[in-house]
Amino acid sequence: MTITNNLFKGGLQLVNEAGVKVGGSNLVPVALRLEKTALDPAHKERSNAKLVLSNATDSAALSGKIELVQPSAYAALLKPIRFAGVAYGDSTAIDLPYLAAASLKFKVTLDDGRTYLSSVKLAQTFGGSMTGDTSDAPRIDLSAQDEYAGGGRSGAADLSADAGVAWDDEKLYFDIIVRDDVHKQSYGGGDIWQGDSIQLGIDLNRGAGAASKQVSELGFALRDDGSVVKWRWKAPDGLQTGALGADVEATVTRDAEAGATRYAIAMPLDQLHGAGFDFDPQAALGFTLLLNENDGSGREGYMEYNQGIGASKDFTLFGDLYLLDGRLQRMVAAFGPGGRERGKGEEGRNVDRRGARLRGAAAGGRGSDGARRGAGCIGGGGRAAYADTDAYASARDKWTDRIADTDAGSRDGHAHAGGNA
Ligand SMILES: [Ca+2]
Ligand SMILES: [Ca+2]
Repeated sequence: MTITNNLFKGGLQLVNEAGVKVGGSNLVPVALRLEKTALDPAHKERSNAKLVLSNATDSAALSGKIELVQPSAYAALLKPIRFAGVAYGDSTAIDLPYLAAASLKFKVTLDDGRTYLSSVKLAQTFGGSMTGDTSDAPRIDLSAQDEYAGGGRSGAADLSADAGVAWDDEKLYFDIIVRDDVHKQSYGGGDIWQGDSIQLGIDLNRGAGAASKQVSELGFALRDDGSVVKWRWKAPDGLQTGALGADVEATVTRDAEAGATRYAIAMPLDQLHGAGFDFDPQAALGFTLLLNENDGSGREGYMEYNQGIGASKDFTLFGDLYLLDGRLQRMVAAFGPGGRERGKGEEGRNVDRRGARLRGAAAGGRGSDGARRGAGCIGGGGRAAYADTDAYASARDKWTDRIADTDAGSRDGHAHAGGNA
């Protein structure tokens, strides 16, 4: 059973593992929710995601720090930031840098020592422009236990993935490195989901919501006999389900010693929408990635980045995938796992090396946005914030500053939205 702080959308969720009925509300004083908007190339100085922290129950003002703990790739990069003076019923809005993640898990530590974990759904991914044979967009980290559904997962070496998305005018490219200790795939055709495989959900008309007819659910697998299966369970209007043709390229390679399976897929865009549909690469696509797990004794479970394939077939639950063009690339590439430091043809992306490169990328990107821009606006009440500052760079620096305990509020005077309007 899950119980939530029901006064605030996106409130903290506690899971009762005792298996008995539990009632109540306002269980914790802090509630987190995410305010997300589409990327706006005309305003790259504005963050497109704000974390809103509310004081839901405490008569005393709340102070403390908040830190990202998941995805782990970003947790290694972002530093805790402080909040202070959040009175009962008030909120503080904290801009987030451009992050690629299905969800973000934060740890809130109040100054009196109480700690809380809370997740918010971000559902945002970036596909980089294809340059050479790789992308420099932030990569996907699918490694947390709570992204797994099933039994018996022992950790990242048992099942996890590091994935990248790229595009050009002709194709979408996926580079998916799955860590899996045992590779097992004896199924064929539409049954490959029962063995080790990946599934991709892609919606090229996400703006139409549940009415979209441009939705694909695809599967790729390396069989034990060495052959590769390319399958489509759901097709856009006018296209066929079933085996995918030779124009869909899928190279799947297994490195048993490293315990890794790499899926390199090039999917023609015209295989992702029906004839006559005008695909707009500036609009967010729908995207979900799922890993199926079989270590030799049947399907054990799956890991899912975003939603809409595993638990229920519902493409409206896919996340947003932004295809970065020149304008969007400059917004995103300065920050994030894989941003800027990728794309140099290096292999062997183990986590430690990746972490080291991430930190280098962040340091190189800081402050590079240059020109100061006009005021953005955060929080309620029409209160202008970030006057005469580069708001996005400010937000990014706040999370990436080495000074972990800097008080965000006293530095910038903006973090206490609602507290002194
Ligand atoms: Ca495994
Ligand atoms: Ca396996």
